Amino acid sequence: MPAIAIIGAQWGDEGKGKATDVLGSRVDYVVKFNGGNNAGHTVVIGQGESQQKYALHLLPSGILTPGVTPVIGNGVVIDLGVLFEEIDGLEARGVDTSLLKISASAHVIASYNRTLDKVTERFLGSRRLGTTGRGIGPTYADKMNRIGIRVQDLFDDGILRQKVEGVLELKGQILTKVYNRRAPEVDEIVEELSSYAERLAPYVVDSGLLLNQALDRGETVLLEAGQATLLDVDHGTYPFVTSSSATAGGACTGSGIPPTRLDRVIGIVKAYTTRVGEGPFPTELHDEFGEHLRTTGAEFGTTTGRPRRCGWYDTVIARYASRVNGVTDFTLTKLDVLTGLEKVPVCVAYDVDGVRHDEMPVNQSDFHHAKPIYEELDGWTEDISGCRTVEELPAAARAYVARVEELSGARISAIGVGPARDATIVVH
Ligand code: 2SA
Ligand code: GDP
Ligand code: MG
Repeated sequence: MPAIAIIGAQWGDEGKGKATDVLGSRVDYVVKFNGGNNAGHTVVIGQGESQQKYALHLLPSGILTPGVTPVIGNGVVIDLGVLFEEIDGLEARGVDTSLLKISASAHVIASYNRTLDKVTERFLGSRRLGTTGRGIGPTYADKMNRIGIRVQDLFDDGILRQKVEGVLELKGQILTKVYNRRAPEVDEIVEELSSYAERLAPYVVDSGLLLNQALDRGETVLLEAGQATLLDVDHGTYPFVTSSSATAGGACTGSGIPPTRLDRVIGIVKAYTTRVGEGPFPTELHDEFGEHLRTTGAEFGTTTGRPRRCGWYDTVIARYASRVNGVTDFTLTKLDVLTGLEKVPVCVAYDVDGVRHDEMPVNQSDFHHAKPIYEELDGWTEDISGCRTVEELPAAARAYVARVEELSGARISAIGVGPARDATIVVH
Protein backbone atom coordinates (compact mmCIF):
# COMPACT_ATOMS: atom_id res chain seq x y z
CA MET A 1 0.00 0.00 0.00
CA PRO A 2 2.36 2.76 -1.09
CA ALA A 3 0.20 5.92 -0.71
CA ILE A 4 -2.44 6.14 2.01
CA ALA A 5 -4.46 9.19 2.99
CA ILE A 6 -5.90 9.61 6.48
CA ILE A 7 -8.75 12.10 6.60
CA GLY A 8 -11.22 13.32 9.19
CA ALA A 9 -14.76 12.24 8.31
CA GLN A 10 -16.63 14.64 10.63
CA TRP A 11 -15.69 18.10 12.00
CA GLY A 12 -12.22 17.20 13.22
CA ASP A 13 -10.68 15.73 16.37
CA GLU A 14 -11.73 12.23 15.39
CA GLY A 15 -8.33 10.88 16.44
CA LYS A 16 -6.34 11.30 13.22
CA GLY A 17 -3.15 11.87 15.20
CA LYS A 18 -3.41 8.53 16.97
CA ALA A 19 -4.36 6.72 13.74
CA THR A 20 -1.34 8.20 11.94
CA ASP A 21 0.91 7.34 14.84
CA VAL A 22 -0.38 3.75 14.95
CA LEU A 23 0.39 3.27 11.24
CA GLY A 24 3.68 5.15 11.65
CA SER A 25 5.83 2.09 12.24
CA ARG A 26 4.73 0.66 8.87
CA VAL A 27 5.37 3.73 6.72
CA ASP A 28 8.39 5.63 5.43
CA TYR A 29 6.97 9.16 5.09
CA VAL A 30 4.17 11.00 6.92
CA VAL A 31 2.99 14.15 5.15
CA LYS A 32 0.90 17.00 6.49
CA PHE A 33 -0.82 18.39 3.42
CA ASN A 34 -3.24 21.11 4.61
CA GLY A 35 -3.89 23.58 7.39
CA GLY A 36 -1.33 24.81 9.85
CA ASN A 37 -1.11 25.26 13.59
CA ASN A 38 -4.88 25.43 13.85
CA ALA A 39 -4.68 21.63 13.98
CA GLY A 40 -4.23 19.79 17.23
CA HIS A 41 -3.41 16.11 17.39
CA THR A 42 -2.94 14.41 20.74
CA VAL A 43 -0.84 11.28 20.66
CA VAL A 44 -0.35 9.06 23.71
CA ILE A 45 2.64 6.73 23.78
CA GLY A 46 3.56 4.08 26.35
CA GLN A 47 1.75 2.91 29.43
CA GLY A 48 1.60 3.59 33.17
CA GLU A 49 4.46 5.63 34.62
CA SER A 50 6.31 5.86 31.31
CA GLN A 51 3.26 7.17 29.42
CA GLN A 52 4.00 10.27 27.34
CA LYS A 53 1.43 12.61 25.85
CA TYR A 54 2.29 14.81 22.87
CA ALA A 55 0.16 17.63 21.47
CA LEU A 56 1.20 18.32 17.87
CA HIS A 57 0.02 21.29 15.85
CA LEU A 58 2.24 21.92 12.87
CA LEU A 59 4.45 18.86 12.72
CA PRO A 60 3.04 15.65 11.21
CA SER A 61 2.23 13.00 13.82
CA GLY A 62 4.76 10.71 12.13
CA ILE A 63 7.51 12.75 13.78
CA LEU A 64 7.07 10.56 16.86
CA THR A 65 8.07 7.37 15.04
CA PRO A 66 11.84 6.88 14.75
CA GLY A 67 12.96 6.40 11.15
CA VAL A 68 9.88 8.00 9.58
CA THR A 69 10.51 11.08 7.45
CA PRO A 70 7.96 13.76 8.35
CA VAL A 71 7.08 16.15 5.53
CA ILE A 72 5.26 19.49 5.61
CA GLY A 73 3.71 19.68 2.14
CA ASN A 74 3.07 22.61 -0.18
CA GLY A 75 -0.59 22.79 0.92
CA VAL A 76 0.32 23.79 4.49
CA VAL A 77 0.57 27.31 5.90
CA ILE A 78 3.50 27.61 8.29
CA ASP A 79 3.87 29.86 11.31
CA LEU A 80 7.66 29.76 11.54
CA GLY A 81 7.79 30.79 15.20
CA VAL A 82 5.46 27.94 16.11
CA LEU A 83 7.41 25.52 13.91
CA PHE A 84 10.68 26.08 15.77
CA GLU A 85 8.95 26.15 19.16
CA GLU A 86 7.44 22.77 18.38
CA ILE A 87 10.76 21.38 17.11
CA ASP A 88 12.58 22.63 20.22
CA GLY A 89 9.86 21.25 22.51
CA LEU A 90 10.10 17.79 20.96
CA GLU A 91 13.91 17.79 20.91
CA ALA A 92 13.89 18.71 24.62
CA ARG A 93 11.80 15.57 25.21
CA GLY A 94 14.25 13.42 23.24
CA VAL A 95 12.32 13.22 19.94
CA ASP A 96 14.60 13.31 16.90
CA THR A 97 13.29 15.88 14.42
CA SER A 98 16.30 15.89 12.10
CA LEU A 99 14.55 14.04 9.27
CA LEU A 100 11.88 16.75 8.86
CA LYS A 101 11.39 18.09 5.32
CA ILE A 102 9.50 21.23 4.39
CA SER A 103 8.13 22.14 0.97
CA ALA A 104 9.71 25.18 -0.67
CA SER A 105 6.24 26.06 -1.95
CA ALA A 106 4.38 26.07 1.38
CA HIS A 107 3.12 29.49 2.42
CA VAL A 108 4.17 31.23 5.62
CA ILE A 109 1.91 32.94 8.15
CA ALA A 110 3.09 36.49 8.81
CA SER A 111 2.11 38.45 11.92
CA TYR A 112 -0.29 40.73 10.03
CA ASN A 113 -2.38 37.68 9.13
CA ARG A 114 -2.59 36.55 12.74
CA THR A 115 -3.77 40.05 13.62
CA LEU A 116 -6.27 40.08 10.75
CA ASP A 117 -7.72 36.70 11.77
CA LYS A 118 -8.39 37.92 15.31
CA VAL A 119 -9.71 41.38 14.45
CA THR A 120 -11.96 39.99 11.71
CA GLU A 121 -13.56 37.63 14.22
CA ARG A 122 -14.11 40.52 16.62
CA PHE A 123 -15.46 42.67 13.80
CA LEU A 124 -17.93 39.94 12.75
CA GLY A 125 -19.39 39.74 16.26
CA SER A 126 -22.33 37.35 16.27
CA ARG A 127 -21.49 36.34 12.68
CA ARG A 128 -18.01 35.14 13.68
CA LEU A 129 -16.80 31.67 12.63
CA GLY A 130 -15.02 30.74 15.83
CA THR A 131 -11.61 30.41 14.17
CA THR A 132 -8.55 29.35 16.10
CA GLY A 133 -7.09 32.86 15.58
CA ARG A 134 -3.85 31.49 14.14
CA GLY A 135 -3.96 33.49 10.88
CA ILE A 136 -5.00 30.52 8.78
CA GLY A 137 -7.86 32.09 6.76
CA PRO A 138 -6.06 35.34 5.83
CA THR A 139 -2.92 33.39 4.79
CA TYR A 140 -4.89 31.09 2.47
CA ALA A 141 -6.75 34.14 1.16
CA ASP A 142 -3.38 35.69 0.25
CA LYS A 143 -2.39 32.44 -1.48
CA MET A 144 -5.53 32.51 -3.63
CA ASN A 145 -5.16 36.24 -4.12
CA ARG A 146 -1.61 35.57 -5.35
CA ILE A 147 0.00 37.86 -2.81
CA GLY A 148 1.16 35.14 -0.42
CA ILE A 149 4.71 34.62 0.78
CA ARG A 150 6.23 31.19 0.33
CA VAL A 151 9.06 29.39 2.08
CA GLN A 152 11.32 29.80 -0.96
CA ASP A 153 10.87 33.60 -0.90
CA LEU A 154 12.74 33.76 2.40
CA PHE A 155 15.98 32.89 0.64
CA ASP A 156 15.97 35.81 -1.78
CA ASP A 157 16.08 39.18 -0.02
CA GLY A 158 15.07 41.12 -3.13
CA ILE A 159 12.03 38.96 -3.84
CA LEU A 160 11.00 38.86 -0.18
CA ARG A 161 11.07 42.66 0.10
CA GLN A 162 9.18 43.05 -3.17
CA LYS A 163 6.46 40.64 -2.01
CA VAL A 164 6.16 42.15 1.44
CA GLU A 165 5.83 45.61 -0.13
CA GLY A 166 3.07 44.30 -2.38
CA VAL A 167 1.08 42.55 0.29
CA LEU A 168 1.37 45.40 2.79
CA GLU A 169 0.08 47.86 0.24
CA LEU A 170 -3.21 45.99 0.49
CA LYS A 171 -3.16 44.62 4.03
CA GLY A 172 -1.83 47.86 5.51
CA GLN A 173 -4.89 49.66 4.16
CA ILE A 174 -7.24 47.02 5.54
CA LEU A 175 -5.61 47.11 8.96
CA THR A 176 -5.65 50.89 9.24
CA LYS A 177 -8.79 51.88 7.35
CA VAL A 178 -11.13 48.99 8.18
CA TYR A 179 -9.87 47.87 11.56
CA ASN A 180 -8.22 51.01 12.88
CA ARG A 181 -5.01 49.12 13.65
CA ARG A 182 -1.38 50.00 13.07
CA ALA A 183 -0.02 48.72 9.76
CA PRO A 184 3.37 47.05 10.12
CA GLU A 185 6.38 48.51 8.30
CA VAL A 186 7.91 46.59 5.38
CA ASP A 187 11.25 46.35 7.24
CA GLU A 188 9.55 44.90 10.27
CA ILE A 189 7.94 42.04 8.29
CA VAL A 190 11.03 41.38 6.18
CA GLU A 191 13.04 41.12 9.40
CA GLU A 192 10.38 38.93 11.08
CA LEU A 193 10.36 36.41 8.23
CA SER A 194 14.00 36.42 7.18
CA SER A 195 15.12 35.89 10.78
CA TYR A 196 14.06 32.25 10.35
CA ALA A 197 15.74 31.68 6.97
CA GLU A 198 19.06 30.31 8.20
CA ARG A 199 17.46 27.81 10.54
CA LEU A 200 14.86 26.83 7.98
CA ALA A 201 17.25 26.23 5.05
CA PRO A 202 18.37 22.66 5.85
CA TYR A 203 14.79 21.40 5.93
CA VAL A 204 13.61 22.86 2.61
CA VAL A 205 13.00 20.51 -0.33
CA ASP A 206 10.90 19.97 -3.43
CA SER A 207 8.49 17.76 -1.51
CA GLY A 208 6.46 16.66 -4.56
CA LEU A 209 9.62 15.32 -6.18
CA LEU A 210 10.82 13.72 -2.95
CA LEU A 211 7.51 11.92 -2.36
CA ASN A 212 7.04 10.72 -5.93
CA GLN A 213 10.58 9.35 -5.98
CA ALA A 214 9.87 7.55 -2.72
CA LEU A 215 6.76 5.98 -4.28
CA ASP A 216 8.84 5.00 -7.35
CA ARG A 217 11.12 3.08 -4.98
CA GLY A 218 8.11 1.27 -3.51
CA GLU A 219 8.23 3.15 -0.20
CA THR A 220 5.08 3.96 1.74
CA VAL A 221 3.72 7.48 2.12
CA LEU A 222 1.01 8.39 4.62
CA LEU A 223 -0.83 11.65 4.01
CA GLU A 224 -2.30 13.06 7.21
CA ALA A 225 -5.15 15.58 7.07
CA GLY A 226 -5.67 18.42 9.47
CA GLN A 227 -9.30 19.34 10.29
CA ALA A 228 -11.89 17.28 8.39
CA THR A 229 -14.36 16.76 5.55
CA LEU A 230 -17.06 19.03 6.95
CA LEU A 231 -14.49 21.76 7.57
CA ASP A 232 -13.13 21.50 4.01
CA VAL A 233 -13.40 24.80 2.13
CA ASP A 234 -15.22 23.13 -0.80
CA HIS A 235 -17.07 20.21 0.74
CA GLY A 236 -17.67 21.45 4.27
CA THR A 237 -20.44 23.46 5.89
CA TYR A 238 -19.36 26.69 4.19
CA PRO A 239 -18.79 29.37 5.46
CA PHE A 240 -18.30 27.57 8.79
CA VAL A 241 -15.18 25.83 7.53
CA THR A 242 -11.44 26.20 7.63
CA SER A 243 -9.74 27.65 4.54
CA SER A 244 -7.95 24.58 3.23
CA SER A 245 -8.71 21.34 1.38
CA ALA A 246 -8.98 18.76 4.12
CA THR A 247 -10.35 15.96 1.94
CA ALA A 248 -8.62 13.26 -0.11
CA GLY A 249 -8.38 15.61 -3.10
CA GLY A 250 -6.44 18.00 -0.89
CA ALA A 251 -4.03 15.18 -0.04
CA CYS A 252 -3.00 15.27 -3.72
CA THR A 253 -2.92 19.03 -4.33
CA GLY A 254 -1.28 19.66 -0.97
CA SER A 255 1.52 17.16 -1.48
CA GLY A 256 2.19 16.86 -5.21
CA ILE A 257 1.18 13.18 -5.24
CA PRO A 258 -1.23 12.58 -8.14
CA PRO A 259 -4.68 10.99 -7.54
CA THR A 260 -3.70 7.91 -9.56
CA ARG A 261 -1.06 7.09 -6.96
CA LEU A 262 -3.42 7.09 -3.98
CA ASP A 263 -4.11 3.49 -2.98
CA ARG A 264 -6.16 3.78 0.16
CA VAL A 265 -8.19 6.44 1.92
CA ILE A 266 -8.80 5.87 5.62
CA GLY A 267 -11.63 7.95 7.07
CA ILE A 268 -11.40 8.54 10.80
CA VAL A 269 -14.82 8.73 12.49
CA LYS A 270 -15.56 9.12 16.15
CA ALA A 271 -18.26 6.82 17.59
CA TYR A 272 -20.13 10.08 18.33
CA THR A 273 -19.69 13.57 16.84
CA THR A 274 -17.94 16.76 17.97
CA ARG A 275 -17.47 20.20 16.54
CA VAL A 276 -15.45 23.25 17.67
CA GLY A 277 -16.38 26.75 16.58
CA GLU A 278 -19.62 27.96 15.07
CA GLY A 279 -21.83 26.34 12.42
CA PRO A 280 -24.65 23.82 11.98
CA PHE A 281 -24.52 20.47 13.78
CA PRO A 282 -27.76 18.45 13.52
CA THR A 283 -27.07 15.84 16.23
CA GLU A 284 -25.68 18.32 18.76
CA LEU A 285 -26.83 17.64 22.33
CA HIS A 286 -27.53 20.47 24.72
CA ASP A 287 -28.44 18.17 27.59
CA GLU A 288 -26.72 15.94 30.15
CA PHE A 289 -25.77 13.43 27.42
CA GLY A 290 -23.77 16.12 25.60
CA GLU A 291 -22.06 17.01 28.88
CA HIS A 292 -21.42 13.31 29.54
CA LEU A 293 -19.71 12.84 26.15
CA ARG A 294 -17.61 15.99 26.64
CA THR A 295 -16.45 14.92 30.10
CA THR A 296 -15.96 11.22 29.40
CA GLY A 297 -14.35 11.85 26.01
CA ALA A 298 -12.22 14.79 27.31
CA GLU A 299 -13.56 16.89 24.45
CA PHE A 300 -11.58 20.11 24.75
CA GLY A 301 -9.57 21.72 21.92
CA THR A 302 -5.95 20.60 21.67
CA THR A 303 -4.93 24.01 20.30
CA THR A 304 -7.22 26.46 22.07
CA GLY A 305 -8.65 24.44 24.97
CA ARG A 306 -12.19 25.32 23.84
CA PRO A 307 -14.93 22.90 24.96
CA ARG A 308 -16.06 20.87 21.95
CA ARG A 309 -19.75 20.68 21.08
CA CYS A 310 -20.88 17.04 21.34
CA GLY A 311 -23.63 14.95 19.74
CA TRP A 312 -24.58 11.47 18.57
CA TYR A 313 -23.08 9.63 15.59
CA ASP A 314 -24.44 10.84 12.27
CA THR A 315 -24.45 8.32 9.41
CA VAL A 316 -25.59 10.92 6.85
CA ILE A 317 -22.29 12.71 7.44
CA ALA A 318 -20.33 9.46 7.36
CA ARG A 319 -21.89 8.49 4.00
CA TYR A 320 -21.11 11.96 2.66
CA ALA A 321 -17.49 11.74 3.84
CA SER A 322 -17.22 8.27 2.36
CA ARG A 323 -18.39 9.58 -1.02
CA VAL A 324 -16.39 12.83 -1.11
CA ASN A 325 -13.15 11.13 -0.10
CA GLY A 326 -13.56 7.71 -1.69
CA VAL A 327 -13.06 6.18 1.75
CA THR A 328 -11.82 2.60 1.47
CA ASP A 329 -11.78 1.97 5.22
CA PHE A 330 -13.07 3.69 8.32
CA THR A 331 -11.38 3.70 11.70
CA LEU A 332 -14.07 4.10 14.36
CA THR A 333 -12.51 5.85 17.35
CA LYS A 334 -13.48 6.39 20.99
CA LEU A 335 -15.97 3.54 21.16
CA ASP A 336 -14.96 3.24 24.84
CA VAL A 337 -16.47 6.67 25.53
CA LEU A 338 -19.97 5.28 24.85
CA THR A 339 -19.64 2.63 27.57
CA GLY A 340 -22.25 2.99 30.31
CA LEU A 341 -25.07 4.47 28.23
CA GLU A 342 -28.33 2.57 28.32
CA LYS A 343 -29.31 3.49 24.76
CA VAL A 344 -27.13 4.95 22.01
CA PRO A 345 -29.03 6.85 19.31
CA VAL A 346 -27.57 6.92 15.80
CA CYS A 347 -28.78 9.45 13.22
CA VAL A 348 -29.86 7.65 10.04
CA ALA A 349 -31.41 10.53 8.06
CA TYR A 350 -32.64 14.12 8.48
CA ASP A 351 -36.09 15.61 8.58
CA VAL A 352 -36.03 19.00 6.87
CA ASP A 353 -39.39 20.75 7.18
CA GLY A 354 -41.22 17.42 6.92
CA VAL A 355 -39.10 16.03 4.08
CA ARG A 356 -36.78 13.07 4.71
CA HIS A 357 -33.18 13.47 3.53
CA ASP A 358 -30.99 10.37 3.41
CA GLU A 359 -28.11 12.36 1.92
CA MET A 360 -26.58 15.71 2.90
CA PRO A 361 -28.95 18.46 1.77
CA VAL A 362 -27.32 20.47 -1.00
CA ASN A 363 -28.76 23.69 0.38
CA GLN A 364 -26.90 24.96 3.41
CA SER A 365 -30.08 26.47 4.91
CA ASP A 366 -31.70 23.02 4.84
CA PHE A 367 -28.75 21.62 6.74
CA HIS A 368 -29.21 24.34 9.35
CA HIS A 369 -32.83 23.17 9.82
CA ALA A 370 -32.12 19.44 9.63
CA LYS A 371 -33.61 17.45 12.50
CA PRO A 372 -31.99 14.08 13.07
CA ILE A 373 -34.05 10.92 12.61
CA TYR A 374 -32.65 8.49 15.15
CA GLU A 375 -32.43 4.75 15.47
CA GLU A 376 -31.90 3.74 19.10
CA LEU A 377 -29.31 1.03 19.65
CA ASP A 378 -28.66 -0.81 22.90
CA GLY A 379 -25.78 0.35 25.05
CA TRP A 380 -23.33 -1.75 27.11
CA THR A 381 -21.80 -1.39 30.57
CA GLU A 382 -18.70 -3.59 30.34
CA ASP A 383 -15.30 -1.85 30.22
CA ILE A 384 -14.07 -2.38 26.66
CA SER A 385 -10.73 -0.57 26.93
CA GLY A 386 -8.86 -3.87 27.26
CA CYS A 387 -10.51 -5.53 24.24
CA ARG A 388 -8.15 -6.25 21.35
CA THR A 389 -10.43 -8.33 19.12
CA VAL A 390 -14.00 -7.78 17.94
CA GLU A 391 -15.01 -11.06 19.62
CA GLU A 392 -13.99 -9.67 23.02
CA LEU A 393 -16.43 -6.76 22.68
CA PRO A 394 -19.82 -7.15 24.41
CA ALA A 395 -22.63 -8.16 22.03
CA ALA A 396 -24.27 -4.71 22.15
CA ALA A 397 -20.99 -2.96 21.24
CA ARG A 398 -20.50 -5.38 18.34
CA ALA A 399 -24.05 -4.68 17.18
CA TYR A 400 -23.39 -0.92 17.41
CA VAL A 401 -20.26 -1.22 15.24
CA ALA A 402 -22.05 -3.47 12.74
CA ARG A 403 -25.01 -1.11 12.35
CA VAL A 404 -22.81 1.96 12.05
CA GLU A 405 -20.71 0.17 9.44
CA GLU A 406 -23.81 -0.80 7.47
CA LEU A 407 -24.99 2.81 7.34
CA SER A 408 -21.68 4.64 6.86
CA GLY A 409 -20.67 3.68 3.32
CA ALA A 410 -17.41 1.80 3.90
CA ARG A 411 -16.07 -1.02 6.03
CA ILE A 412 -14.73 -0.39 9.52
CA SER A 413 -11.19 -1.71 9.62
CA ALA A 414 -10.10 -0.59 13.06
CA ILE A 415 -11.79 0.41 16.32
CA GLY A 416 -10.32 2.68 18.98
CA VAL A 417 -11.00 1.68 22.60
CA GLY A 418 -8.65 4.10 24.38
CA PRO A 419 -6.16 6.91 23.71
CA ALA A 420 -3.01 4.77 23.89
CA ARG A 421 -1.28 3.41 20.78
CA ASP A 422 -2.17 -0.20 21.53
CA ALA A 423 -5.80 0.46 22.52
CA THR A 424 -6.95 -0.44 19.03
CA ILE A 425 -8.87 -3.39 17.61
CA VAL A 426 -7.69 -4.24 14.11
CA VAL A 427 -10.62 -5.78 12.24
CA HIS A 428 -9.17 -6.11 8.72
P1 2SA B 1 -9.50 28.28 11.33
O1 2SA B 1 -8.70 28.72 12.53
O2 2SA B 1 -9.63 29.35 10.28
O3 2SA B 1 -9.03 26.98 10.75
O4 2SA B 1 -11.01 28.03 11.89
C1 2SA B 1 -12.07 27.80 11.00
C2 2SA B 1 -12.98 26.68 11.51
O5 2SA B 1 -12.26 25.44 11.54
C3 2SA B 1 -12.34 24.86 12.83
N1 2SA B 1 -11.09 24.19 13.21
C4 2SA B 1 -11.04 23.11 13.96
N2 2SA B 1 -12.02 22.28 14.40
C5 2SA B 1 -11.63 21.24 15.19
N3 2SA B 1 -10.33 21.03 15.60
C6 2SA B 1 -9.35 21.86 15.16
N4 2SA B 1 -8.12 21.83 15.72
C7 2SA B 1 -7.97 22.04 17.18
C8 2SA B 1 -8.09 20.73 17.93
C9 2SA B 1 -9.00 23.09 17.64
C10 2SA B 1 -8.83 23.74 18.99
O6 2SA B 1 -7.54 19.75 17.45
O7 2SA B 1 -8.71 20.65 18.99
O8 2SA B 1 -7.91 23.49 19.76
O9 2SA B 1 -9.71 24.59 19.28
C11 2SA B 1 -9.68 22.91 14.27
N5 2SA B 1 -8.94 23.85 13.63
C12 2SA B 1 -9.83 24.64 12.98
C13 2SA B 1 -12.56 26.07 13.77
O10 2SA B 1 -13.12 25.68 15.01
C14 2SA B 1 -13.50 26.92 12.93
O11 2SA B 1 -14.81 26.43 13.05
P1 GDP C 1 -7.23 14.73 15.70
O1 GDP C 1 -7.26 16.23 15.57
O2 GDP C 1 -8.17 14.05 14.77
O3 GDP C 1 -5.84 14.18 15.63
O4 GDP C 1 -7.79 14.39 17.15
P2 GDP C 1 -7.37 15.07 18.55
O5 GDP C 1 -6.03 14.56 18.95
O6 GDP C 1 -7.57 16.54 18.50
O7 GDP C 1 -8.53 14.51 19.49
C1 GDP C 1 -8.72 13.14 19.69
C2 GDP C 1 -8.51 12.82 21.18
O8 GDP C 1 -9.01 11.52 21.45
C3 GDP C 1 -7.06 12.79 21.61
O9 GDP C 1 -6.98 13.28 22.93
C4 GDP C 1 -6.68 11.30 21.59
O10 GDP C 1 -5.68 10.96 22.51
C5 GDP C 1 -8.00 10.68 21.97
N1 GDP C 1 -8.28 9.36 21.36
C6 GDP C 1 -8.00 8.92 20.11
N2 GDP C 1 -8.52 7.69 19.91
C7 GDP C 1 -9.17 7.36 21.07
C8 GDP C 1 -9.95 6.23 21.48
O11 GDP C 1 -10.18 5.28 20.74
N3 GDP C 1 -10.47 6.28 22.75
C9 GDP C 1 -10.28 7.34 23.60
N4 GDP C 1 -10.83 7.32 24.81
N5 GDP C 1 -9.55 8.41 23.23
C10 GDP C 1 -9.01 8.42 21.98
MG1 MG D 1 -7.55 17.86 16.74
